[in-house]
Amino acid sequence: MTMTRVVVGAAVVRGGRLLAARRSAPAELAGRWELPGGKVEAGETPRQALVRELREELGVEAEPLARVPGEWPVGSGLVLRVWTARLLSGEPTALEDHDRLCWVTPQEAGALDWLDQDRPAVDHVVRELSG
Ligand code: 9L3
Ligand code: MG
Repeated sequence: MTMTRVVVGAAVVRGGRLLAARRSAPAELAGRWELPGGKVEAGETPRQALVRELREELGVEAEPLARVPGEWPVGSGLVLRVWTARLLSGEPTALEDHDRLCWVTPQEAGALDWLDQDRPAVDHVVRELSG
């Protein structure tokens, strides 16, 4: 039996800008941009995982808002689901797996080299920010 594991990603929005994170690891993903997040662990809901991942990766407290419709395969056995989120406290800092963070306008977001599986969710959020 094959189990599909969920990876959660956060589209953190503030002041009309989206938080983009550039991966520093693993080597094959380094330099590409993503929505911060990671794998849901045993006993966690996806929303709990999102809160934990943003705490670990960025050092912030955040609140998941709405699910972005859809899900996108990440290699084999993983699927990405995305929530919009807002910061409750803290200023995002690249603590793990990222070497750059950037609050991007919708126009700037379009030009970044996102991981393939993040692109549809980024496009969705950018449309919301632009509309
Ligand atoms: N991934 C893709 N898009 C994202 C995230 C957070 C993760 N927005 C991919 C990268 C890895 C896998 O999912 O292949 C697991 O992510 P992580 O635990 O290394 O962040
Ligand atoms: Mg991660």
